[in-house]
Amino acid sequence: GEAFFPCYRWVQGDGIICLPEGTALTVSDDPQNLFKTQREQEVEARKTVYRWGSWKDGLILPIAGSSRQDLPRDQRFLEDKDLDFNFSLAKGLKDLAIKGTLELAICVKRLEDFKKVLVKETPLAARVLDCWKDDALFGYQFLNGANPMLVRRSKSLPARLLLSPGMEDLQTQLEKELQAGTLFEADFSLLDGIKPNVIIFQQQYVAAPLVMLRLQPDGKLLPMVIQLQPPRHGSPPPLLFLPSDPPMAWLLAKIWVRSSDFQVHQLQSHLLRGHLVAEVISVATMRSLPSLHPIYKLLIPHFNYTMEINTLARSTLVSEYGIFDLVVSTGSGGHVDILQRAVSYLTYRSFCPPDDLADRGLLDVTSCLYGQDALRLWGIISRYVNGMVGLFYKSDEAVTCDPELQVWCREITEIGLQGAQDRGFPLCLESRAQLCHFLTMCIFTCTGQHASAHLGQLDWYSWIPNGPCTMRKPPPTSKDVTEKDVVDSLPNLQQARMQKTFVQFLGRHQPVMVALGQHKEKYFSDPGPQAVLKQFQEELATMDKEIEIRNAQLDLPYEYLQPSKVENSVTI
Ligand code: OYP
Ligand code: FE2
Repeated sequence: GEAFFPCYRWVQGDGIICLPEGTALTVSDDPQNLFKTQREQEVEARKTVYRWGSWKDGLILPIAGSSRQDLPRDQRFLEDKDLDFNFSLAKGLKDLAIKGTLELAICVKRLEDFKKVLVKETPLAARVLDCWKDDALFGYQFLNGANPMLVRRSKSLPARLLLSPGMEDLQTQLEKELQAGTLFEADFSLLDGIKPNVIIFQQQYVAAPLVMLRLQPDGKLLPMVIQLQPPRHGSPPPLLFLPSDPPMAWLLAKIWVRSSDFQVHQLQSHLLRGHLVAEVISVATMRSLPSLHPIYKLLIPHFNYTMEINTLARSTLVSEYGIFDLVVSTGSGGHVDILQRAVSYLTYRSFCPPDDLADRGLLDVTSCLYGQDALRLWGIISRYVNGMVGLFYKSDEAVTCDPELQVWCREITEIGLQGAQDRGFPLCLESRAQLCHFLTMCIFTCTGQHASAHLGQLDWYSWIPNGPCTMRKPPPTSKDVTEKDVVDSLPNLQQARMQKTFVQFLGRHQPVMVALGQHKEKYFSDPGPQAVLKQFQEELATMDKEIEIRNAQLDLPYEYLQPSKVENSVTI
């Protein structure tokens, strides 16, 4: 079989010498071409083991294989992870089955009744239960919740926001905030026209809301207006919901937004931009860099278990008759459309927080703790990468003249990401700075990017009305809304239980985990790279402590980019 680190041999005198496993050499570090053939052979062999697959047209590429058994041995869960994963999933499903039988008699008639399927998992989940109706908590989630990737500062009033006569007050307020630079928007147009699921003969519903928000001087982001659907040609302009509306109408509008955010978060931010992009980087690396290559050694700890968890997701979560088809409003095909649409937003800039936050106007929003922490973590990873690259590439020319590195970059952009050069990804690397930026993006995507989209699930989705996986009634067309209308719109008991089970399973603390930068394997035997890794670990430890201290002083802690909580690779 294949091995992460086969032995590189060479002949000296009449003996054969095996290169120590921790040796890192680029092609130009070997002017006598002692290892040229072995490098080529290793890469050729790996290309036959690590083949690109195809899951759906128009998506970025996965590893070949339709079940975990098809994967290369090196990519399989080891026993501890395998046991923990299977055991906790089995327990979740068993509880689901037992409760499903015992609680057949209970029914959900009031919003309170959702407490019957709630476990107060975390202090933050308990807060959500208490304060979920507050506008402040609704706005807060766009900055620091499960999906901080959507909100942006408005540059103009969105074209879809048609203000009918009689709305002059709102118009004035919006323009005032816009002038002051404190107007923000969360636009779910990605969901517009997505075909909703039909679950056991029952039609489900999807909307594509727009939320306008204002940033207060105290850092609070507050909703000003919600439009649940974009305007349609020939139809009257869609209803606008306001904080001053009857409480149930305003609440239902916010619930619709939360359900839309659940879809966009899970599919675009979590699955596509976290899991699937990490898999592209990992497959491309296995296919194009020999184990002797310093960049292979630098990146390999950030690929652990990614192929297996993603293969599982494709075969049970987003597959035909999978969890999405069973209980999520975008399941049964809509979810694949969303993923395909979201591919066109995979820009290089959006994967690099300094650029992404600048583009979204969030750089100076200090109450966006996600943004602050993402910038800081990006900086730490960037210094780590710069340290390593500086050891192995002494000039820009050393980068341009590394044929393996160039092939690797092209494999990611052109093949794995299916033509991402059109979205600003590099086809070749022309300088050390460009290489460092690209590597920082790779490591951040496999760690911080995924963590920030994964770790919020338990906190924000345990209370079903704050992130319903499906909606069973169409969006309201009048402001005459009762509590019964709201409850009838939310997931039914079975769907709510299923959401609870999977959110618990995915969001639970991972007993088998390696935190960012904490891998025990020594991939480099030289003192140089070891010192750079140690410096990285020290900076991470400092950030970890400072976040701990900051969070202790905050009303709501932000923990999803705390280095000790960020996994070293996408594993769940
Ligand atoms: C893979 O029933 C993953 O066997 C979780 O996916 C669970 C399984 C397999 C096993 C399922 C089974 C991990 C990685 C991922 C991702 C991103 C999307 C997450 C969406 C979660 C949706 C929760 C559904 C609530 C109803
Ligand atoms: Fe995940």
